[in-house]
Amino acid sequence: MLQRLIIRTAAPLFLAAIAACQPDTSKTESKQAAADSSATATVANTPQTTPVAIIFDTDCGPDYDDVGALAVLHALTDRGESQILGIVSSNLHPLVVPTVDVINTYFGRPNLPIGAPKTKGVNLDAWQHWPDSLVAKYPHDAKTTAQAPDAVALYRKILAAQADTSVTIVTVGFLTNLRNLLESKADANSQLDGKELVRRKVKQWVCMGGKFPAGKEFNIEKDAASSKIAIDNWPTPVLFSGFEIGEKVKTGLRLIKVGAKDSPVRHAFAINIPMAKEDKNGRMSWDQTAVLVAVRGAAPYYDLQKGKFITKADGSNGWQDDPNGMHTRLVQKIPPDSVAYQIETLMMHQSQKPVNGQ
Ligand SMILES: [Ca+2]
Repeated sequence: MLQRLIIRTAAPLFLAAIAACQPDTSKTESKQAAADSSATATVANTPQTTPVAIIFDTDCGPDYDDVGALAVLHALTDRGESQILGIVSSNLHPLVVPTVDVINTYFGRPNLPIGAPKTKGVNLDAWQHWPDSLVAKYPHDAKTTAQAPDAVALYRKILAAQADTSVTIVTVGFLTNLRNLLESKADANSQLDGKELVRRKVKQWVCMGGKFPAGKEFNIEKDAASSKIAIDNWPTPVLFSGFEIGEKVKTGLRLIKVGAKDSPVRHAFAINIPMAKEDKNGRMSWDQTAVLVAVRGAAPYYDLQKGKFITKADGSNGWQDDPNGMHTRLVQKIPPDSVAYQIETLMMHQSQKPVNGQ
């Protein structure tokens, strides 16, 4: 965690964004709600399309923006904008899969398939003890990450069953699973090897990772060898939400203040935010930005820059602009506090579905 904090807090704080995310006054909330309403109206006027089919690949700790991202994904799915095909962990820690199961169960999807690596990989605890707090308090039935199905087998099973060029993969953790998927061989689910299966079935990979135009970011750095193989060999378009994007999007204070008292999402933020001075105006929202643009597209929120993600052996990265590149990165367009308000509204979503519903 310390390493992540060092890496992820290297840049200076952005005072304007922080000021805009102070705890709500009625005036502030009204003003923000009006802006949100306008943005929502824009989205609502968009013709309804097929829900975006998502596989969500998460480390779900040590940081807790993964919980916020899961909440956003469930909220968008309840709205009919996305479909959750499955979830995989890129973190071997025993509490990761039970924690994901807590969130899925809370949102009425207790039987979503959850996979985890069967290879070597990153194993990171959360020093704030938020995963154990959630697992102790909220209903779930997954016992430990090690008992989850193989992430690669789950990826292959899901992809093989989907229409060609229809699946969006969202990674908000390490790239261990995607490297293993690319290197996988034909199996009972598909005669295609991993790279061909991805080329056939995946529409887009949205990756919270990297720092632009150059730097070192936690998700890429922790399993740098897998990151390099996955990014250098990925056969479909990739959209990156870099460190500098989520860093400016502060969420959590409104959730803590007015969110549902029984929400494990609120609970995670209520545990963590008071424990770090850097979060006094809200937690940086890296992982939520990836889910948001994966489902709704970047256009309402961000500009796009096409090019090539330059991988380096030490886990740092560069970027090279190229109008014909397979890679695209988000570039700030609207004020980060406006993105934050819309994300946090989704994080506060309450499912109307009964438990055991899918
Ligand atoms: Ca994460």
